[in-house]
Amino acid sequence: MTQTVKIDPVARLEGHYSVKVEVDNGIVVDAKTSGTLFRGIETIVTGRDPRDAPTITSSVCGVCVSEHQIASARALDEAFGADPPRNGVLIRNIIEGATTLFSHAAHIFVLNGPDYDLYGLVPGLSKSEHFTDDYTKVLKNVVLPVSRLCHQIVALFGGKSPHYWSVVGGGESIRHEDLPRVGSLVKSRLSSIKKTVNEVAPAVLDYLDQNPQLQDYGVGPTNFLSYGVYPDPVSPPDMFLKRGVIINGEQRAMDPANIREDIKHSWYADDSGGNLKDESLPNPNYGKDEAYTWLKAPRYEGNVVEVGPLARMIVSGLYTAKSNKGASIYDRIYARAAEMLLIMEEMESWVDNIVPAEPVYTPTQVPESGEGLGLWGAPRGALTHYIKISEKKIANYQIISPSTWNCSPKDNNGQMGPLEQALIGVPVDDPEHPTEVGKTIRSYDPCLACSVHIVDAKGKNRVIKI
Ligand code: NFE
Repeated sequence: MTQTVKIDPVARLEGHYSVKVEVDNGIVVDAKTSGTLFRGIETIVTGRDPRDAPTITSSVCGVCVSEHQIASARALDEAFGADPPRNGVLIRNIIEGATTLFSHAAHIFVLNGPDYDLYGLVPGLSKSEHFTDDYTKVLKNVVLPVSRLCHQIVALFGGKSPHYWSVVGGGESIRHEDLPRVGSLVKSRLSSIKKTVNEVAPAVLDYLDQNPQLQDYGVGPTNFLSYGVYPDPVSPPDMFLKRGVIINGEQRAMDPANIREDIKHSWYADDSGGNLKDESLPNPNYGKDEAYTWLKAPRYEGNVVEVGPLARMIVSGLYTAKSNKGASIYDRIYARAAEMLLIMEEMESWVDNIVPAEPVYTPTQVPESGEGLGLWGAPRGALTHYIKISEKKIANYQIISPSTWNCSPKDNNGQMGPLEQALIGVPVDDPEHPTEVGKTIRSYDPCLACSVHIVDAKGKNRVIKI
């Protein structure tokens, strides 16, 4: 007999997400996932000076703040025709590295950790009798120190963190004379972070190796998309983590012209979908027939693709999925922890390569009209910002966040989103406690805050029951 299991809201992720699965003989046979808030940030920036976009759009989320700022600034780089000089590229890389490290640490231990009891693993921290004691120890000794130090790195370059101030179209805006002092302060923080990451990340990888059963379920579409991240300061099109797509096992170059957003199953009017550059501002149509979410359904050449650390690592040739069924929850967690170690190795050299005598930005002017696409790699995957300028003002703005890709609904052709696909086949032994469903959802580290948002333009508070 088929039984419906609904989790609403799903705990231990960012934002508001509701998941409904149909279980038959202890196995998930159908799934529908819903982002339960509307996002209007694109509408807020429209009509403003384009230079306001990085600051305003970064308020889309409280986690991947700097990522939205950098993706927005990259859209301005292109619209203004101003490539950042190498110091600007390096500073953005360091800020991205720091924000990815704290985001991954928080996810692995705070959001994901209770699913696996990862708390007794950390070297030097003894296992206690009580789960909450272990949790507190890991928070105090790992997550909070790493998070504090990473935020300090962002603030050293950007004046504050989160929502740092110094990113601009054309680069970054720190004073030259501060660079040597800032560089040495950043390096001292990096060495403390490195000590912790180098102890903790291998412990997570060992745990996974001892639990190969985690390879058995949570298999997504096994198509992957990465925009690439950490550009080479001398040759920015070359990136440390590569750009590309893998469809049906075949790797190809990524062409943003192939990205389309479907909205048949999303609460938007028809003009809110289509090719990124042709979409209108989000035009809500709550209650639309067949729709069940505020997320749109981005697709690459019509294909369902997964984004995130696993996609970046596979596209970069740095990881091969270990599950023989495809890419499982095991692989997603493994790639996230392994990516921390890789980034850690690069960050010191980015600081060392800053040349204080050289510029940090390329001077810019707002053009009368133009457009720019900012593609970036946020902790949770491929992040898109698109800006269209007319009469020196923002005429259109579009964002596709990583979790919009991963948590998307069915598309116009009826293909389920990546996370919906990953839920099919998941075992549910006890419908009252669908633990494996939760593990599968959280393996994507969803952030529904980025993917949807709500604002009342009249400034009224609203109470929303979920
Ligand atoms: Ni709101 Fe985000 C990341 C971005 S996910 S946390 O990583 O960009 O949609």
